[in-house]
Amino acid sequence: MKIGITCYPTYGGSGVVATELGKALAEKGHKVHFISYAFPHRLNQFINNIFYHEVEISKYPLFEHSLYSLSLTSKMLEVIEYEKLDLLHVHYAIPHATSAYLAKQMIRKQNSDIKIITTLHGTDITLVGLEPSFLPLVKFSIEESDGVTAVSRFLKETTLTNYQIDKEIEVIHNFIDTSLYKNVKNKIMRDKLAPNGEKVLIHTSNFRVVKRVADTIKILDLVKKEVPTKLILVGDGPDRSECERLSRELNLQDDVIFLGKQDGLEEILSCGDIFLMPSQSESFGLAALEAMSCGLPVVSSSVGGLPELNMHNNTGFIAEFGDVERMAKYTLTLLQNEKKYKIFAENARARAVNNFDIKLIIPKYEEYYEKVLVK
Ligand code: GMT
Repeated sequence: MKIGITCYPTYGGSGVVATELGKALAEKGHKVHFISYAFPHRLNQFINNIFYHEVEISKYPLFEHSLYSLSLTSKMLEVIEYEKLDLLHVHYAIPHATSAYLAKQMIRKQNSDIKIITTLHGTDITLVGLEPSFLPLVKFSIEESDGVTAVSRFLKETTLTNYQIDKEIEVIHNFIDTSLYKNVKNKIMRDKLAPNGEKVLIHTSNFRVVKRVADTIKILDLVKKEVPTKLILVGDGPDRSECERLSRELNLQDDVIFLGKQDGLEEILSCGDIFLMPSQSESFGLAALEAMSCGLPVVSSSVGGLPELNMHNNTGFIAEFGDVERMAKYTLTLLQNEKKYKIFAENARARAVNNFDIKLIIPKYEEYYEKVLVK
């Protein structure tokens, strides 16, 4: 199959899913053409069957604001036409699904029967898409896609309800390569992060408001009163400065370690004991899955798709978002009970392997592609 993939190329979960999907499809012999404004960061080397097409953005002085959606449409049109794509799979509805729709209308005149598949990831539906100026556009672009997938049952139901859409949406959960994301204990690294044998809590995100990163610091504050503990924060984004300020205010500046953006996450995650995800909105929680695959129990909020991933009292615990006392209590339950901790850690790893491994999920996308292609 010849497949075009459009995604945000940076560190976000939707870009990670799109890139790993493209790599896996290429490995299976499909020709995969990435169309984006920058090289997706996980495509950091030559990979057979993968091609990259950069969207050029016009800098003409009259255009005070970038016309990215239109530049993307033009590039999609070019790639569909010259590479003879069978389908174009866009990740994150805004503006990708709309640009794809436009490209499809334009190429139709040349008798192309390109199929457009849109994967809904999260805030494209739960936050940005609901803004009054975007809502009709998102609804239209979803309705006009030949196929739509959502990364959780929660996201599917939310889309159908909030946008009043009468359309089949296929749920295909996020996935992980459990042969790469596994516990790779690195004692030297762990000793550097927790030199006095402290327990280690870990959180990775893009530090956006919905992630409630400050809650991880409040949890640490409560946990530390009972058990010596460090908190590792990986990633960067708008809330980082506020989190650094809060850790100083709570006199936790030596216990909260801000690592910034990092690659090689499996090694860092393996230095942790418990993964925290206190999000206010989370359609699936790929970062928690990465941690579970490394054998970390998860203490998370109960929002969105998180209960589809993190089994309460089995792979970790869930609590209402904002309830830091309860999350701290759950964290202590695990840190203070070695036997329980071990069972939860094994359950977390097993859930990742048995339900969300890349080898289980990629065939679901391939089957879905086949289904849409014969429509
Ligand atoms: O929707 C977003 O916030 C962007 C997106 C991203 O690019 O980081 O994250 C979403 O997609 C991930 C991959 O499907 C999911 O695992 C995340 O739960 C989801 N984020 C939110 O819903 C906040």
